[in-house]
Amino acid sequence: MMKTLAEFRAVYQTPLPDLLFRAASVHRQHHDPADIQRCVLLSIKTGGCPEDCGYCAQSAHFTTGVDATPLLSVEEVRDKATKAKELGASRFCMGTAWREVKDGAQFEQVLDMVRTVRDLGMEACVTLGMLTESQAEQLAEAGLTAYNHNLDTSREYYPNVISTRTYDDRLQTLQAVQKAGISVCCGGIIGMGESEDDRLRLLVELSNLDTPPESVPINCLVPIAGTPLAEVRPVDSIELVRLIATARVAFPKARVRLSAGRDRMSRELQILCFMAGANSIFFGDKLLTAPNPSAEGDADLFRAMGLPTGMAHGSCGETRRSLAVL
Ligand code: SAM
Ligand code: DTB
Ligand code: SF4
Repeated sequence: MMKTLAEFRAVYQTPLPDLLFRAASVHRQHHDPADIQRCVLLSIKTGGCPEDCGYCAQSAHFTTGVDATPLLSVEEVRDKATKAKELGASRFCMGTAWREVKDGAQFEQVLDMVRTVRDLGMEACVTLGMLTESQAEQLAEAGLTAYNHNLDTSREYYPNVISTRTYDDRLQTLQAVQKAGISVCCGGIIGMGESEDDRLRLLVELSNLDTPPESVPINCLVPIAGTPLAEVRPVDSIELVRLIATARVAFPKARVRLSAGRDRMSRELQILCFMAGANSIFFGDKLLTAPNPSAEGDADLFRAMGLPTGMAHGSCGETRRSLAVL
């Protein structure tokens, strides 16, 4: 298994046709390339977060137009998760704008939400900020499938983006999650002004975890007006493809998720990412606060690729396409 920056660089810098072929071969050894996981995201507690993550619409440190709202009810979550299942999603992911979990009624409510999603027969993932070992154990008991906690970037670049917590805080939570036997979903954001080496250093950190992550979300920064990163230059698309391919080679068994930022990507770029080993997406019109491609648009993309859309009913995209043929 690749563990050093030199090894990651060697893979990343391979001529693109060879890199794509290698990543696609690794992908096929471990996965069915037609199987692209669909996860639906829901912000269960939005805005007003005490952390100062420079990319985030939900930090109370910036004026972004996102209002703080209270924790959703279990019934609201059941309703949204049921709709997500009808759209063909297999995983339901819930996020809170919290720095850390506090024991008490709100955490109990989140545990209830996890049980509710599991009872619907879906995988459940939450991202709640920092956790203690005992909180991780309670989430495991509630049946949680995975915990999302991103390292976001390299240890070196981290202080340029966030000042209210450290890289080691993040690693500590990841350890608590793994100790409780919950799968880790951990990745990062590209397009925050970091170098290509910073992105590879993030992958090096992931490969040095006790157990490699079960899923690796690669987010492209969604620029949010009012945050310090609102005006950063967008990521070069070939750099994105190279990073996905490198993540696929480094984490053969993981789900590599083409996460935030797909609404600004062409169909061709997304398909290149799938060929490079991405096999998971966020599905549905909204991420946490930012837009995502519409479910119909994604159904069209899957149809164009000749893959099942997984939707319970035919979509209007299907009708549009047949009209276009006429
Ligand atoms: N508050 C918790 C935490 O930060 O751990 C959970 C929610 S937080 C919004 C989850 C992740 O979303 C962050 O770690 C970050 O990687 C990603 N994220 C947030 N804002 C983003 C943006 N504007 N563009 C891309 N990814 C973003
Ligand atoms: C992850 O890696 N990406 C998701 C999820 N984990 C929680 C979040 C993306 C957030 C995009 C910005 C927003 O919606 O505010
Ligand atoms: Fe808060 Fe999470 Fe946003 Fe950081 S990324 S400001 S911790 S919600």
